[in-house]
Amino acid sequence: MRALLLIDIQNDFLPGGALAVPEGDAIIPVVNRLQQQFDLVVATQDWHPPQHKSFASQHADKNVFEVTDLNGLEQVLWPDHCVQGTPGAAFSVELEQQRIEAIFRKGTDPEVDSYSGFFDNGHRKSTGLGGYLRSKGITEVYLAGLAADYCVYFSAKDALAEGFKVYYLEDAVRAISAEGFDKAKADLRERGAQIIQSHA
Ligand code: VGL
Ligand code: ZN
Repeated sequence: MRALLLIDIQNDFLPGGALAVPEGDAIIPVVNRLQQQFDLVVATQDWHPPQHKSFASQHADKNVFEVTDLNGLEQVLWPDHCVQGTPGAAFSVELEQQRIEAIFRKGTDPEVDSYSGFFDNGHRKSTGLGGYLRSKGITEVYLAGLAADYCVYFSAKDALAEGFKVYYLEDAVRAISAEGFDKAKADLRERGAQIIQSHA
């Protein structure tokens, strides 16, 4: 059985949002078309409390996009984004939501960031997504969403480690940086993921 994972298709990652991913909106018609072809559609939602420590605003002497240490983990400091309950944290109204059976929220602990839909960045706490997919008989996971070089990449990596066959839908993702996108694809390929186009 095959699942489509829609990663963080939220207003703050779309043009006009707080952490807009270039051309992020271009994936929406693609993922809307794709949903019909899957046994199961699941979404993740970046869902931070207002004082989340991944926000540069929570560090007096730091700038946005600076890298720091957060409780022993390397942390990029982001603009405030996807704050729980705000319009920026909502899914795009352009995204078809009728087929989404479950939504896994992440990034709720202010002390640790969570790029992957499966685990926080320290791999300490699971969201339950792996067990949920297995309980539904899913063996193959197809990833789409934002950002290709952060949350989609880390979700794909964890999906591989969880034993799923992984397909990274190259035309149904967009990245924060072009170099990050190339690195993410090369690393995933090496780990055994298939990088494919959605029409395949
Ligand atoms: C993301 C940075 C911070 C993502 C989430 O969804 O890729 N990136 N929080
Ligand atoms: Zn975030």
